[in-house]
Amino acid sequence: MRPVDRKLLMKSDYLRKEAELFIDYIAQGEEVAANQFMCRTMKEVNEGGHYLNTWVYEQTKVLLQNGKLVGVLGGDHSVPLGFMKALAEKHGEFGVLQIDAHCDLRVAYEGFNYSHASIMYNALGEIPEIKRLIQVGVRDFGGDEWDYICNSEFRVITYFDKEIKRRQYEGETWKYITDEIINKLPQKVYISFDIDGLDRKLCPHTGTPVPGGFEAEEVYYLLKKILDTGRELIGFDLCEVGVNSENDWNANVGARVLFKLCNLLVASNTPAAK
Ligand SMILES: [Mn+2]
Repeated sequence: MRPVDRKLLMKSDYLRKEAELFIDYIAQGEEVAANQFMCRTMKEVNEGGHYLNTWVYEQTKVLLQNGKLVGVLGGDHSVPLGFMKALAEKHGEFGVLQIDAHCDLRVAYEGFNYSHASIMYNALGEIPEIKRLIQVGVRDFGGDEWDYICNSEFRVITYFDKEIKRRQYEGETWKYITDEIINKLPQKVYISFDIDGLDRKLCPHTGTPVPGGFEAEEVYYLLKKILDTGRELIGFDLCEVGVNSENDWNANVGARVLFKLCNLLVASNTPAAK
């Protein structure tokens, strides 16, 4: 783990409060354009998002140049954009395997360009090297996101939770479905793991839980196939792990998923360990 950047932390504390005020304001049905203070808040939060993305890009770029294997830990799911850019510069074309209850394909969320709800929209828009995005476990999405997927010419392929479960209920094995998913990925693969892709019992305090989702072992089985099929894992992020002062269950599961992702990344980049 790297130490937390003090300047970023202070900026985040300030902008988080600003964003909360903004959200309270629009929740009352007020017009943003009519309020100069709120317009400034939106601008500042968007600039803060851009600052963070640039910071992550610069940090991860240096680490990759030094031959390090890198994983980015959220925080919310907005954080890995800069890392994916740095990976694209180093590796060229790659695919993203996203485990998530949501598509994260919104153009912007309530005026915020770089929110967790837009991470994949931004990644696909800003990083042409991402040849394919495969989303697994989605069970909450909007009409615009559906249209984006349908118009993507298979750059985005979404395995909805409901459809996966239906196929299983009707007798298809998880082996068959996971083979199909992995076979659609290019040679180089990045994992974007939103913890809310799991069943909520495994992440009770994540920010936007949705009923349904996976057991941890089901996802591990899927991820292991990246290696089993000879594909190269180039990096990962793990996001949206909630915190709760009364119990450490969110952190317990999060730490185990992180441990698994680290192992997969090292094994994929260590020929003898494959
Ligand atoms: Mn997400």
